[in-house]
Amino acid sequence: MSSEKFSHALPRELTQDIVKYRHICVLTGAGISAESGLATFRGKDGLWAKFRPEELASLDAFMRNSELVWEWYQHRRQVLRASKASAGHLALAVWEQLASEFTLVTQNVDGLHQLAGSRNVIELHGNLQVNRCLNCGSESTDVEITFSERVPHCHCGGKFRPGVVWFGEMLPEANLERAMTAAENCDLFLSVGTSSQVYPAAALPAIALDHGAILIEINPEVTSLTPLAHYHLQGEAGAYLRLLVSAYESKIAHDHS
Ligand code: BJW
Ligand code: ZN
Repeated sequence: MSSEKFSHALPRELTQDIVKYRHICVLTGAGISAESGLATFRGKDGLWAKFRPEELASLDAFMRNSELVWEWYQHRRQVLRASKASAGHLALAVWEQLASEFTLVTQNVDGLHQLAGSRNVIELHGNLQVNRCLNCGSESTDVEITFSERVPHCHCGGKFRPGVVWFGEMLPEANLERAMTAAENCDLFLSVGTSSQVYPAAALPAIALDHGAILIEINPEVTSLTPLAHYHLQGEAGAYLRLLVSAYESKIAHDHS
């Protein structure tokens, strides 16, 4: 996708108003990491496009075909190892420092927000660096386990699985609760690079709207969220987040002068 396809200009009233928001809550999805070279789930490109995420991202799939599912994660871990934070990740880390209250919620499992310098990241779907034994539940971040070519086994004999949240599994309760509270309390909610198809994360923007927040969606495509958004910034996460943060920064500088 080329940046030339989109104008990447902010609506004037958004540039004017951006600094008035006190609590900003951002929900990110795979689109923000697409600019770091990581494949999205529901795009048509990529090695794994022949599988739907529902066919690989479930315990059932892992029980039926552990090696295939493990190989998918291995491939993604290898790509991740060679990738860097994108302009979008970096802009959000700067915004966190500038805003009076800022909550970053991510569905991504790649840790790129933390790599970019975001301090307070709420992970809803786990993290690729973690593995958990199916038998005894013990967790490991040992790189020999993470980068094992075949499904690794725990000392108890159980198989290790990636420490992520699959379909049909509960999200980490405390993280989900924090995300929902932030959605209720924020006055600006941004949905960035997500198809808004996977629940309960996809319910967060509606919670924010119900509590009176302004909703911005950043996505090159139209999604089911688009009709609800006050602003659909149709284009790439990196370009738009950079513009938003620099508008925010210059307004703060102006207000203090
Ligand atoms: C760009 C871009 C650029 C590209 N810039 N943008 C209510 C209603 C219906 C169903 C359910 C419901 N509640 C629960 C369910 C069931 C299920 C669900 O939601 N199913 C739907 C598919 C219908 N949810 C669950 O099972 C969840 N658990 C749960 O609810 O527990 C309670 C429960 C238990 C038992 C029974 C019932 C309830 C768990 C969901 C776990 C999701 N896990 C995954 C895998 C994680 C591990 C891994 O990474 O492998 O999470 S699936 C996958 O999808 C991954 C993602 O985090 C998630 C969301 O994907 P995302 O980020 O939106 O990516 P894409 O690819 O879809 O979209 C990318 C977007 O970026 C696109 O729009 C592009 O246009 C855009 N883009 N370039 C900006 N440069
Ligand atoms: Zn074990």
